[in-house]
Amino acid sequence: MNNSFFYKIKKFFFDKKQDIVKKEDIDNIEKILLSADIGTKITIKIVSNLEKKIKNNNIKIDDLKKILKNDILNIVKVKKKEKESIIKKIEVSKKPYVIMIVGVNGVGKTTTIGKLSFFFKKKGYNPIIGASDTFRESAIEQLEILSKKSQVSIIKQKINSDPASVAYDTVQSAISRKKDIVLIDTAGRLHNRINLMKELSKIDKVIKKLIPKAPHEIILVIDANTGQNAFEQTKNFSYFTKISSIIITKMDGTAKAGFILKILNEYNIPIQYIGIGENLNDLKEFNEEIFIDKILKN
Ligand SMILES: Nc1nc2c(ncn2[C@@H]2O[C@H](COP(=O)(O)OP(=O)(O)O)[C@@H](O)[C@H]2O)c(=O)[nH]1
Ligand SMILES: [Mg+2]
Repeated sequence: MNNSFFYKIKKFFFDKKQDIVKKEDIDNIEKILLSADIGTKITIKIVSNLEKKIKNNNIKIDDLKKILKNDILNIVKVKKKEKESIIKKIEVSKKPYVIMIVGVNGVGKTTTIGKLSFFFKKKGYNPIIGASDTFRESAIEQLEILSKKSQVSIIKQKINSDPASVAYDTVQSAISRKKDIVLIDTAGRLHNRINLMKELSKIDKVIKKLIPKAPHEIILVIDANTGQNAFEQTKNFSYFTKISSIIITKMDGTAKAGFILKILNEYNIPIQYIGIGENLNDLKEFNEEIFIDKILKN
């Protein structure tokens, strides 16, 4: 971890807070940015902006932090501007609005479905959950407990039944019972990655038989503790399907999820929510300013 971009940036600012910024300091920042793989283009943009600002002004290292924060914020904002919040998308969509939750094992998909169903219920919607992770008995039970807690209907079948068939049943039931949101849980690991991707594609296809535009939303769940592998996960899941949103879980711990920057920079996928605990109401909207503050804080 100590070689990470954020560690280096923090160390840089901490070491010489009150010094006036010199050209060589900017060179150092450039090196740090480049080593973080956030992309040459953006690094050049940030660096030339910093160079312009220090040219005729005596700027302290501490102020440089503010400038850098603003620049990073701009990168994140541009990407986000093109995207709408899930609630807005639900409002303008035909019902039911079908949401599929994907991600590797243990990141918090099932827990997040519980939180989302609770959140949507509070907003006045009437969601239904589909237990398409049929790989483990405990996954079905866990979802059942969560659905009871948030008082939301659930469609399930036996362990090892066809996940696509469960998804089909859930969407069909949502149509006939006039539910407005469908939340489909999925497995994070089958016998191998290809199997998982095939299974997810099958669920996707089967849902389309009932509603051609569905799933309207595919949410990738990522654990904040994942590190740079989060980027690989985004790449792998994006390869098989169009990920429309990301939720980062376990942001209540020490992990700062710096990888978010790289994902936002390379993929045009907005982070919608963050998970901040194991309870039903531990879901918050993602705020990029708070996120960047946390990263640059000494
Ligand atoms: N602290 C914390 N724990 C979480 C959060 N989200 C999920 N978890 C925990 O992570 C573990 C795996 O969650 P689960 O939903 O079963 O993951 P799945 O395999 O992706 O469905 C469980 O112990 C959850 O309670 C979160 O936001 N914060
Ligand atoms: Mg699960």
